[in-house]
Amino acid sequence: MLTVHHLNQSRSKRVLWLLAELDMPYQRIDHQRDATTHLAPASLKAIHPLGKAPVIVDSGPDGEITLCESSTVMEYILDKDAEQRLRPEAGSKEYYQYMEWSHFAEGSLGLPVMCKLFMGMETRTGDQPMDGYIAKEVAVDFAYIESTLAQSEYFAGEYFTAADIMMTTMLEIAGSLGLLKGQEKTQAYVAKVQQRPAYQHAASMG
Ligand SMILES: N[C@@H](CCC(=O)N[C@@H](CS)C(=O)NCC(=O)O)C(=O)O
Repeated sequence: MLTVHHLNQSRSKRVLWLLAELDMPYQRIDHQRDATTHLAPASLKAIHPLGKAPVIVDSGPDGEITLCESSTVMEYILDKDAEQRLRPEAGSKEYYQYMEWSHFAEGSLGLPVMCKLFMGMETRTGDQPMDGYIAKEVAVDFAYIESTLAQSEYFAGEYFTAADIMMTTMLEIAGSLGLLKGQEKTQAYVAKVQQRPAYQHAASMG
């Protein structure tokens, strides 16, 4: 049985959301962030050396496997779905768009968004040397996101895919930092996908 190590208010919501979309059985083990530092507890580090969520553990023909990095975890789970409902056909144009957005979420978008998050935790006062970089990268990223969402319903075309799950979580973090202001297509898109029953099921787990 697939085990999901879930950290409250974290990227592991992506995995719970995907599993709910696919109606795939799994067991969940909860880990709580430290109330003061907001960091993951030692119990997560006992499962994977990085101590970050999400982590899954599964047993297959080659024995037990423990995986982190949400994009990898998502691909692992999608490989198990015989109907391939949330991933376009390999080799198609939509497949490569799906791949691009799946990696864009933690790559081009994730880097400036997480820099802003971490700079916001900085208690020293004075110059914020990353501000210029963050503003420039965020502007480029959202120009691309807005133009994509002006042309298609979802990131990889007309159908909801796991790339939308990857992107939504990073867009939510961006939103919590005020970065969605004025990004009307993005705001409407996030509100739309948050209506999905599988999203709401995952969100209800904290
Ligand atoms: N790129 C990784 C990021 C993993 C990550 O940073 N997870 C955060 C939660 S969203 C975490 O576990 N933070 C707790 C900590 O660092 O102690 C992924 O996509 O899975």
